[in-house]
Amino acid sequence: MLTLYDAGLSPFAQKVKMALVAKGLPFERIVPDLGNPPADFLNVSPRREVPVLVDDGAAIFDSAIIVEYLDDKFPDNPVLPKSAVDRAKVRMIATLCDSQLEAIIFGVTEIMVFKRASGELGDAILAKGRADFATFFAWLESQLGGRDWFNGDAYGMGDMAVLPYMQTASLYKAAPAVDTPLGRWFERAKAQPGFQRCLVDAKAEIADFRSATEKVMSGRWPRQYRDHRLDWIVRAGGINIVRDGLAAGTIRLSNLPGAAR
Ligand SMILES: N[C@@H](CCC(=O)N[C@@H](CS)C(=O)NCC(=O)O)C(=O)O
Repeated sequence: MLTLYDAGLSPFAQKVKMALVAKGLPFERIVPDLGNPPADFLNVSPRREVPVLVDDGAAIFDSAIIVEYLDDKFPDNPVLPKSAVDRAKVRMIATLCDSQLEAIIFGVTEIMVFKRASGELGDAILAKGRADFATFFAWLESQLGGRDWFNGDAYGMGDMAVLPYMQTASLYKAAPAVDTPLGRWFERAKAQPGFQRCLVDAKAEIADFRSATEKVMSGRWPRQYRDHRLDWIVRAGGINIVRDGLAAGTIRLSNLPGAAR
């Protein structure tokens, strides 16, 4: 049996779950407390991040690596396209979604959910979020290039990489208009069973996430500002948010494998 260290609201974990469902692979979920990570999770996740897949004693981390591992180990119902060029295209879309699009979502969440800033600064960061969503979505639409799926002929990893972010953007009222190619893709993709499965897990955990402000702001679950997340919040004008959060211990940087927190 495959075991997935999961978090219902993690876009990275959702991508893996969509791949597991599309491939018809049964799995069990463990949802670790990321604010107080248990030893079994720390043993398999050197970056203290979900998702991690455990298969027959082997622990695989990083969502893109896990999805590729699943296709390597279980070749039936592949989620990556066949041709080298289509595979490269899908990987390029996934890497930009997981870095730059994720950073916009993360930054907007810091304002909307964790109330890192209000007034003029909060409004400016949210406005930058809306503008950057629009810019990124225009690029995504160009990648769709008139096809039905980001993966090429059929739904697959390219679509799984975009869907979680589009879902959060729609919760933030930034989804593409339904009468655009990207909006029509979103309607088609939402019907996929793997996405529906992710919605069930996300809904079960959303109340806890929304009420985690006390946990975050007391320093018990510092939010991880790293690479593109850090880049985006600074460019959005939030450099003092970073400085103050690091000083207060409500923001942490990335975890060096092997290091204590
Ligand atoms: N590059 C990693 C990123 C994983 C990641 O950032 N996971 C977040 C959840 S969305 C996490 O576990 N963060 C730890 C924390 O919030 O303490 C992947 O693709 O799997």
